[in-house]
Amino acid sequence: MQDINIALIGGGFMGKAHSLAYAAMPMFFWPAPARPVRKTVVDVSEELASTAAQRYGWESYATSWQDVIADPDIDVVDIATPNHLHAEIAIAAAEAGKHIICEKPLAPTAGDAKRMVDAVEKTGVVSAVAFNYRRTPAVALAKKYIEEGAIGRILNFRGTYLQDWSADPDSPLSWRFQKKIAGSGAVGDIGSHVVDLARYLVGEIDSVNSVVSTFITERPLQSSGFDALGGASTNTDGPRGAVDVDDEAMTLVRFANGAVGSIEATRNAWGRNNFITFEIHGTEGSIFFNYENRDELQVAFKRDPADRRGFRTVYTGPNTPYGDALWPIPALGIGYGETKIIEAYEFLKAVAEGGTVRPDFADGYQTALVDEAILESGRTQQWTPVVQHPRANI
Ligand code: NAI
Ligand code: SOE
Repeated sequence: MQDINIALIGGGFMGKAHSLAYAAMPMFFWPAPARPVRKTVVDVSEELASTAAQRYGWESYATSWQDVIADPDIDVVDIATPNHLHAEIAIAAAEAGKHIICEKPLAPTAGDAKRMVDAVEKTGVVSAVAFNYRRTPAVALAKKYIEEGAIGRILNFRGTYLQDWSADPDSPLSWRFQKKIAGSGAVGDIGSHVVDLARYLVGEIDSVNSVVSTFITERPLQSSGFDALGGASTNTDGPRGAVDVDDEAMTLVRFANGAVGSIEATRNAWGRNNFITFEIHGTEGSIFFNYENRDELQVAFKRDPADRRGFRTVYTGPNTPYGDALWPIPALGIGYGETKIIEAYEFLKAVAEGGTVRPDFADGYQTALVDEAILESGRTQQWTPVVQHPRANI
């Protein structure tokens, strides 16, 4: 079995998730397409990098991503840093001939995302963007039903991503609230996941009409660089800094295929933790998914007898997508980790076989173009066309 040597840049929340995925991937997908070797992890200080290496099982650690990218032993660069570093690292990695998986959003702006697409297209390396919710088996099952025509022609998509980890104005001003690092707020951080699901399940988004707001305009400053997602202890009596990104966006969408829909992303939804939902209505039936019940897909079919028609629950398991690799009984339950394990499998399979994987950097760029149109529409209060990358049209 081929070894693939990986360098992970960023040992925070996603560093942990990706490390787990590389360790576990061959336990689930066997024979594995390749053996992922956790070669080097990079973080900003000796302390952070060495702790990540010990804790997450990396052979070595470093504090300079430039040195690691120059290492000829490295095959894959995995980018799990805050957003503002994605483009610089990815472009250098592509120029060094490394295959790349990059966390979402692909970049803080569509312009940066475009430079990343150009770099991977020029050098021919495999690229992937980590929109892992596509990898939830129930979402893959929804895709299968749609492709089989089970719900007919899609008329309507209603997607949400609602969170509350930062609904408290006393939670710290981490990098996710700073435009120069994050690019945008709820739009790029969580709305982008729903845009990815909408593109995956329905098709390209043609135009948008949005209301974009910032309800919490300042937060306590924090000293450390990483984002504890509301959990960091902060001096709430100390100095505060301005939030210069959005925290809520409500968007009407028109798809290129004629379907319509809505996408809602908010950081202010007390009681909603990771409330990623979609309901899709087609001419022959409907599908509903809620990530907080991620083993379930709710389906309703027009063809059912009128006295039995209504939503019913299908639990994912051995007979649904990725089921042969995961757990042997429906509803045993999958978690966030499994979505990252499937993501690592799909990416490393493409690397090992010299193929491609979706969503790739072109998908990440198209999603960034939708996000940009949402923000622009929020400013102008007008329907705004979405620029289409030539490779879009999923
Ligand atoms: P985090 O704040 O927990 O971790 C970021 C890490 O990167 C920190 O350890 C930090 O010290 C390190 N870092 C910063 N500058 C660096 C540099 N120059 N070189 C090496 N390391 C550096 O952030 P988190 O939550 O892990 O987010 C990272 C990325 O993953 C972001 O783009 C975020 O949007 C994305 N993300 C995606 C998720 C998903 O579900 N797909 C979930 C959470 C985050
Ligand atoms: C915070 O909103 C966050 O960690 C996002 O950055 C991720 O993309 C999301 O999946 C979980 O929440």
